[in-house]
Amino acid sequence: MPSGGSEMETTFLIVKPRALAEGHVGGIVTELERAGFEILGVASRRLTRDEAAGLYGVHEGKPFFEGLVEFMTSGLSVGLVLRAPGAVALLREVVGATDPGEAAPGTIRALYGTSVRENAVHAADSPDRVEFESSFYFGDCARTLDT
Ligand code: 3AN
Repeated sequence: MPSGGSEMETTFLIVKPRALAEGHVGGIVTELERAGFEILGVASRRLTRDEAAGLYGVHEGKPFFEGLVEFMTSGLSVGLVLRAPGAVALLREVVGATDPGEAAPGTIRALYGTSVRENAVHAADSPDRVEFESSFYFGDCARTLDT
């Protein structure tokens, strides 16, 4: 639910390759719209290694890093720019905990995630990250999203 009084914000989500391959883009978009998000931009692409490593740069050196980069570059993903009051925090709530097994019932990761790595979606966790992540995902198109 959009929380009253929050400033209008944009945020960014990626539907990860497995969720796309399994046909869950529609279900995920339905959950996002039900939660009150307006969709400002959609793109589908296969991330390069550099892009996936950049997206998860904070995890470089961790045991799961290489597997995560490999997974994120394994096929097409879908990037969505979303708008709602308090969008960044709201999206994290709607997406649920990193581990689908611990995500609250009804959250996107509880519904569509299969493991900690293949947890259906990535969600930006701060306004700075929204800017960075949507810019590389959309490339030059991102300039047209500033409404
Ligand atoms: P979140 O995606 O909830 O912000 P982060 O930033 O801690 O979580 O992790 C980024 C991504 O790294 C997760 N979405 C998940 O795919 C992967 N990841 C995190 N921890 C693990 C782990 N222990 N094993 C495998 N993959 C992991």
